[in-house]
Amino acid sequence: MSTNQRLAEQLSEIAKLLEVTGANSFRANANSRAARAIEDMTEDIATYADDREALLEIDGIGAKIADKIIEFIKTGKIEEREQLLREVPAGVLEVLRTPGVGPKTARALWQGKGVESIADLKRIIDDGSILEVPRMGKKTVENIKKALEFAEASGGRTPLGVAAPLAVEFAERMQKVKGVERVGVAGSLRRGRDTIGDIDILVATKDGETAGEAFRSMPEVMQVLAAGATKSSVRVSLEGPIKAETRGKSDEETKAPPAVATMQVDLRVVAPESFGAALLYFTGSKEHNIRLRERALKRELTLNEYGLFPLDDEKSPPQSRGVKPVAAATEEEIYEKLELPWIPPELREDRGEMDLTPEDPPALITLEDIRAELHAHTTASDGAMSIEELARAAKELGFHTIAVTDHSKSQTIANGLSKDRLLKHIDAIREADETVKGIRILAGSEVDILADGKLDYDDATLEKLDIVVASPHWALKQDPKAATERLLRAVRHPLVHILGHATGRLVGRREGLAPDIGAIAEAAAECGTALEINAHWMRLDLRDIHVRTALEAGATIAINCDVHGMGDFDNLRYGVTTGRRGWLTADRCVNSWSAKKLHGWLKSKRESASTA
Ligand code: DGT
Ligand code: CA
Ligand code: CA
Ligand code: ZN
Repeated sequence: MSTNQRLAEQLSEIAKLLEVTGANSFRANANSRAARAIEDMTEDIATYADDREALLEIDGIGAKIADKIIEFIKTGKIEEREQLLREVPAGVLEVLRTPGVGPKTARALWQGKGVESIADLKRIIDDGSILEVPRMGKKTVENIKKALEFAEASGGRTPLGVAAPLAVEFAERMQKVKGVERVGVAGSLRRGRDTIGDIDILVATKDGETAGEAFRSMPEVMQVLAAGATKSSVRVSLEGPIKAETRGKSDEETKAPPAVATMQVDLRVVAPESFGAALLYFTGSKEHNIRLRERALKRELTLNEYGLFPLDDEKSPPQSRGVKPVAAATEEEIYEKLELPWIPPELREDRGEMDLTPEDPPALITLEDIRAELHAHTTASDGAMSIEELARAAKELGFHTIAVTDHSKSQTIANGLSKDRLLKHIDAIREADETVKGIRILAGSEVDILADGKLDYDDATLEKLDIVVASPHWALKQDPKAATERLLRAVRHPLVHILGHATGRLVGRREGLAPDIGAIAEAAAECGTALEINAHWMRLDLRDIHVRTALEAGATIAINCDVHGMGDFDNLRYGVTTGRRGWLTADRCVNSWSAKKLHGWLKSKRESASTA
């Protein structure tokens, strides 16, 4: 996480905490406004350490906030936040994270009903006394209940976008520990799953003691679950460094359940010469590993986390008898001996990757292949950047095209554009396209797919746009049949180019629609409509298996960041990973096409629409 992101998070946390404590809403708003401004800044906030005057010039930053920013840059924390965290029980924050519970409700639950944990919340839902809370209706209670059930069913897994930055941070710090030769992130995180059970980190060193000690002393560590010579497990705070006096205490010493969002991180220490074998083993998946071992046996070999060894009749593990492995140092040489190409971790799910051959290795899409962003919002609806800012940011990334696709009129909460506003917006986009050289700015819309599949603008209006992304935003509890028909109608609409976030799911928070993706993919292939992978880690929608289905049906894929602010471009990596997990190649992804091919496709849909 960048300094900007960490600071923005702390400020928006202060805003929420202030509301929960009942402070005046002007103070809360000032903090959340500043958080947004910092998140959208292109330069590193740390460069303002000694320039309070310059900070004050930034829109959204006043005197009090400027002091807090400087305090954060200098000390890494904000005393006001620390103070608020002492005041508000940690469980209240957890309640606040429940979808459907805003700061005002959390406050009413806490002050009025003594709700200081999720367990308390469940109890008053069950006994019905939650309805005594002011402005709490049956419908809201039902939604909160569903959200709690869904979170429970997700089994405490952490979204990829939350776990990945932490894993990278841990890996980078381990790399600097004395004696550590190599570091790797393994497990589901390396495979790029959309949620992560625990983080698995691997280090190659001859000094396991020092590595383990360094790992267990990371500032985020709340509990040490295991501390062996070759394996350590810790529970870390997902909310940043924790206080020194509670750090690293074992379960027995604290006796308290974790009070903040946490996750487990495992460290394994291996010898440098078997790093590849260990990385392979601990990357998994378990199912992939089982297939590899079967394959080894067929070749009179045996595979474990120490290496690939010749098979013999002894019972004890070969490494314990000093048997020399035929391959162990790198994954590549192990796969090679098993007559496989090096298999990208995203494919290691036993979904057909064993049929790959060394002559024909998979050529999955990479981050560098992406040349265009086709789903972005500006200040005209709910984005934070102007058209020009957006275009310059995309150009900076080396993109040849950016599509401005603000929300359509039904999205009133997102300040969706009326027809008249859209027409003016199109003019503004055309103008910006003239002004900003070196990138093509397309006039588009993220048009709502209404519950029955109709679009939120009439055809004559849509025709004026270069690109139309059609997405469902509400009525996301429809039955699968209605959802399929709704989405089919949009996919088949001659003026639609891309179906945006098809299911509307939110990872671990909202199930979304469950349409027949096979049918939608077939229609998409037939009509030349692309299906979007929305790259935000909270969405990742389509998900991996949907992408696979879409590709098999012959459809093309779009990978879009659904940009609302500068930071959202960073999500591209998660979208690409999801595409790779669906076996996506660059030629099937519209965002990696050349400008000529991309614009040709967009136009060709318009031409067939007018002749149809
Ligand atoms: P997660 O943490 O639930 O998101 O999923 P993983 O895949 O990271 O699973 P984890 O952390 O339990 O184990 C990491 C890898 O270690 C796993 O993908 C494969 C390997 N592994 C762990 N236990 C076993 C096992 O009993 N048999 C085999 N073959 N491999 C295992
Ligand atoms: Ca794991
Ligand atoms: Ca693990
Ligand atoms: Zn959307």
